[in-house]
Amino acid sequence: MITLINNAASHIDRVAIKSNRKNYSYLDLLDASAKIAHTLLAGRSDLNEERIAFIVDPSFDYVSIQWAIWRAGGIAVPLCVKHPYTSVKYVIDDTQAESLVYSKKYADLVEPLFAACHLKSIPLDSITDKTGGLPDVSMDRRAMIIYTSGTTGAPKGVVSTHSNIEAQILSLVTSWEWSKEDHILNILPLHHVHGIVNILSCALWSGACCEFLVKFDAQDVFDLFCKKEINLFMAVPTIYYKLMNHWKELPTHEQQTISAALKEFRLMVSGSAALPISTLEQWRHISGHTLLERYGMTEMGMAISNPYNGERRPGHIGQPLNGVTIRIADEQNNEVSKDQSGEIQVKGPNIFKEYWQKPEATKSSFVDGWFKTGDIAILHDGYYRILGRNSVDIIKSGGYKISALEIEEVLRKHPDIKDCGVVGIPDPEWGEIIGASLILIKDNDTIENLKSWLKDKLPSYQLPRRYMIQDDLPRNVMGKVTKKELQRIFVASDA
Ligand code: MCA
Ligand code: AMP
Repeated sequence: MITLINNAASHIDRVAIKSNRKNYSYLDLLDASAKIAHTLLAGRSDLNEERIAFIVDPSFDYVSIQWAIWRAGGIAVPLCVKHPYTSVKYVIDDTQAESLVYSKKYADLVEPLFAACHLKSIPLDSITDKTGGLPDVSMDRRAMIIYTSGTTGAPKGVVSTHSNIEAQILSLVTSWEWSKEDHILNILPLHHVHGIVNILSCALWSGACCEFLVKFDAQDVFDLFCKKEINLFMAVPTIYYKLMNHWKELPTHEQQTISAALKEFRLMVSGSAALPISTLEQWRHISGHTLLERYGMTEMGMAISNPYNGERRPGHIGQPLNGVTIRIADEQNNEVSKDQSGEIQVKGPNIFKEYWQKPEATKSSFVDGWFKTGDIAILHDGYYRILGRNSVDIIKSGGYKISALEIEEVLRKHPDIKDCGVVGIPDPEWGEIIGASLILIKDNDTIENLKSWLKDKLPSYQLPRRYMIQDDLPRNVMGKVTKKELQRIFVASDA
C-alpha cells in the first residue's frame, strides 16, 4: 500500500491541487488517477514495474498520471518539458519505457518516438471513465526514475522505491512542520526531486494544497503571493535572485504590498545550489525571512538542513535531517576528524536503490554502505558548510546539474570544432554559467552558426552562454586539460 496515496482518503474534501485557476480535491485526484491507472493496465492486474514515461505541464494532470502509474504498479518516468527530441528519446530508450502518456501540447514532439521506439502511445484525451480493481503495491517496489548527469558517461536513471520516497517525504514533513493548512506554490520543473518530492509530495502527504504556475515569471509569482493564500515557498537561489531584482524595479507602494505579503509566510526554503550570502541578506531585507537553506541530491532527496526552529546560519547547510546519517570522509574513505574537510557520505532509508541498469555505477557510488555524494564539506561549530565538489566537470546552473563532458561531446560533433573545453563560470544570478572554449578548424561565423546548430541538441539550460576561441586549451604536463585554469581564464577575461 503506497502510504502517500492512502493518506489522501483522510483529506478527500480538501483542495489538493490548484492548477490553471481551478481547484482539485483529493477525491478528484483519487478518481482521475484510478481512471488513468485502468487505461494503463489495459485489462492486466498489475504493471509489475513497467516504465511509464509521461510528458505534461505541471498541473493536476501531471499528478493524476504520476499517481495512476504508482497505483497500477508501474515505475513513473517524468520527462522534462523543455528537452529537445534527442534528450527525450534518450530517456525512452534507456528506460525501455513501455508506454508514453502525453498531453496535446507535446504531441508533435513525441509523435516520431512511436515510429522509432517500441512504445505505446497514450494521449491524455484517450483516457476513459472506466475504472476497475487496482493491485496492492508494496513499498519496496521501484517507483520512479529521474535522470541525472554525472562525471562519466551519459545521464543515469536514478531509481527510487516507494520506501525511499516516503523516507524523503517524512524527514521533511516532520523537520519543517508541514500541516494540512499549508498552501505552497510550485514553479519548479517536475522531472526533479526538488519539485516532485520537497514541494508536491510533501504537500500531498500533509493534506495541504499545491498550486502550480507553469512558467516562472517574477510578476506572476508576486501577484499570487499578494492574494495571501500561499504560505510556503521553496525555490533555487536563481529564482530568489530573479524575484529580488524584479522587486527592486517596482514602485515603492508595490514593493511595500509585496513585502507585507511575504512577511506572513510560514517558511521560505532555498536549495539545489549554494545560496549566496548576499542573496540571503537581500531577501531578508525584502521579506523579513531568513531563507532556510538545505542540501540534497537526486539520489537521496534531502540530507542536511538548517533548522526550522533555531539559528539558520548563512553560508551553511545545517545539520543532518531526521533519519539521515552523515559522515565526512577523506579520499581513502576514512572518516576525518572534526573541523577537517572531506566528502559528504550518507546513509539512510532515503538513499536510492540503484542507477537504472547500471550495476557498476551503482556499486562504485557506495563504500561500506555509505553513498558517496562527491560534495566536499566541513563540519564547523555544529553546522555543515559546502566547500565545493570533487569534480570540476559538474556544473550547477539555475539549480540544474549539468555535465561539462556531455556538452563537450555534443560540441565535438560540430564539423568546425577540433577540440573544446567546457567549464562553469561563477555567476551571481545562475550560480554558474556555462563557458565553452573552442579550438576551431576554421573560424568563419562558427559561433553564430554553432548557437543555432546546438538549439535542437541541448535544452536551453545546457547551452553555453560564454564562448572563447583558443589556439589550444590549457594543459598540464601530461597533456590533460586543466579545467581550473580554463575557469580562471574565463573569469579573467570578464574582469
Ligand atoms: C535559461 N537561461 C539561462 C539559463 N537558463 N541563462 C544562463 N544560464 C542558464 N542556466 C536564459 C535563457 O536562454 C533565456 O534567455 C532566459 O534565461 C529565460 O529562459 P527560460 O528557459 O525561460 O528560463 P526560466 O524559465 O526563467 O528558468 C529559470 C529557472 C529555471 C526558473 C531558474 O532554470 C529552473 O526552473 N531551475 C530549477 C531547476 C531545478 O528544479 N533544479 C532542482 C534539481 P533569453 O531571454 O536571452 O533567451 S533537484 C536537485 O538539485 C536536488 C535534489 C536538490 O538539492 O534540490
Ligand atoms: P542533483 O544531482 O540535480 O540532485 O543536484 C545535487 C547537487 O546539488 C548536490 O550534489 C550539490 O552539489 C548541489 N546542492 C544541492 N543543495 C545545495 C546547497 N544548499 N548548497 C550547495 N550545493 C547544493
